[in-house]
Amino acid sequence: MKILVTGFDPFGKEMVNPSIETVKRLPERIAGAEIIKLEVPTIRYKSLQVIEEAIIRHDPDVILSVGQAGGRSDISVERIGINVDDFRMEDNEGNQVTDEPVFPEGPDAYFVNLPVKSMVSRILERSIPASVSNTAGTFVCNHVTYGVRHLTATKYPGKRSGFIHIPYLPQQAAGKKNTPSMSQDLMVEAIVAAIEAIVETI
Ligand code: PCA
Repeated sequence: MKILVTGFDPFGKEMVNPSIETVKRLPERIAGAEIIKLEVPTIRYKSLQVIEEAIIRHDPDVILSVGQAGGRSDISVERIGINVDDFRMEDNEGNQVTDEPVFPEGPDAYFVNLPVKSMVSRILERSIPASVSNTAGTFVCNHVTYGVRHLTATKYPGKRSGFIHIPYLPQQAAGKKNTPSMSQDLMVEAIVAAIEAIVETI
């Protein structure tokens, strides 16, 4: 099995993005699956273009995207992507859209087709806080959650995709009031556990 794991570049006022830092530190193989790592720009549509190019080049069985959710306290495995771009801030190319569809011809929403409950259980077994999330927001992470599902549903059948939001790193939370964070090592361990669940259950 081949798994494409993506992480985003830093956006907003942040100097790092824990998602790409975590993805970079994953082993080359997890539970026998080959891991392909990809950095994705935090940009509407360009994010999806870069992922689609990697799908064409590597033909992965699974596309798992990881993103920063500043302010969340645990590893959140997303259940659903919605057909809405409603950006609360500019992306890395200055796009800030309100109430636009991701793909006008697409359905309202897609459930991800990865075993979200098993992924959460495997992370919790390692005593790392995790939960299923029912919203990936309406910024670039939801755009990718929805967009990759739409791409695979319409152009690359048989592939599965999903999304995991992770908290800030401690260095990002330092100086922000009442802001949760998680260590780099724990976040790597959590993504490894989630991928083990994917390999075992699909
Ligand atoms: N988090 C943003 C986009 C990129 C990232 O890492 C989000 O939650 O939409």
